[in-house]
Amino acid sequence: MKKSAPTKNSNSVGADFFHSAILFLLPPELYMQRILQKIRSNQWAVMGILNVTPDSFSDGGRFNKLDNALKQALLMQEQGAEVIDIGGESTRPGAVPVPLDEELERVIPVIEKIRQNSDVAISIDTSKPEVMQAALAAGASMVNDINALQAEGTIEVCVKHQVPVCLMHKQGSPQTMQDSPQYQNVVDEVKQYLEARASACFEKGVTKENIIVDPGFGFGKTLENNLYLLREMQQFCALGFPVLVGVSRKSMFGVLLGRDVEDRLVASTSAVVIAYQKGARFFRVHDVAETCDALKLCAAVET
Ligand code: 9MG
Repeated sequence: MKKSAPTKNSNSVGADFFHSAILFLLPPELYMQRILQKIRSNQWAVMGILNVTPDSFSDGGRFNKLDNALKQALLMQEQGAEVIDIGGESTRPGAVPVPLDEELERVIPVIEKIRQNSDVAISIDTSKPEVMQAALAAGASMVNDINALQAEGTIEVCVKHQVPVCLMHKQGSPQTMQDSPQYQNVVDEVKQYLEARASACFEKGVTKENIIVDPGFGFGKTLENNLYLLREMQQFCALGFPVLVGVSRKSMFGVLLGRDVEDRLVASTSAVVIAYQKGARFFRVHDVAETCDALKLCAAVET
């Protein structure tokens, strides 16, 4: 396996060398633990998004697609992503579910390909226990579940592999979630949900160190709901788990600014900066280089 170049996203002077040296000594399955330690000690980390749905990397046959997925993962790593989040089922509003076989066919070869060529940490974005199991066996070392491990068998897979899991809040399912989101108080309800899901995981043997929470921007939320979640980000950080923030290119910016998806970089990066200033340290993004620049500035201002 090719060892990666030193990561370029450390947040304090001297940390770059220290972080690279530590990563070099650890086996890849422990990189995620190192990244979470960094986050707990107030440093930031970026997760780059790699969607492997039929419309992504569609300029050729199967091998071309795999090569392009690998190139994109390596580029994001070079730009500063410490984790690559691989998903084979779209979770956008209106998206339809993908059968198990198809999801496996999409994500597993990509995970294997990246694992053969890089030691970057890989997260599997799925809600299915079978996909989690196969992805972890193929070299992923984190689970990102928008369904917060509610499907039968998912907690057991994560306990068996002792991997970090991101528990995300959503109201409804991607197919219908934006039809009519309803809350009395979105911040309180999201916090209660995340705490309840964390407790359910503890009961079955997930350790506290392996839990990450995510308020789930855009998942069954109006623009006002999303803005309130961002305004009150410190309340999610106070839950005591690392908080993952996923605002990248989301339709909330389309609603607020009237911008198409390809013109949401400034708004997405600004939202990351706001979340950082309120205590979040883990960010799931498409635009890795730009986000890392913004986060380096945030961290430099603080030191
Ligand atoms: C898969 N996916 C899409 N958006 C996301 C978000 O905001 N958070 C997490 N954890 N996953 C997401």
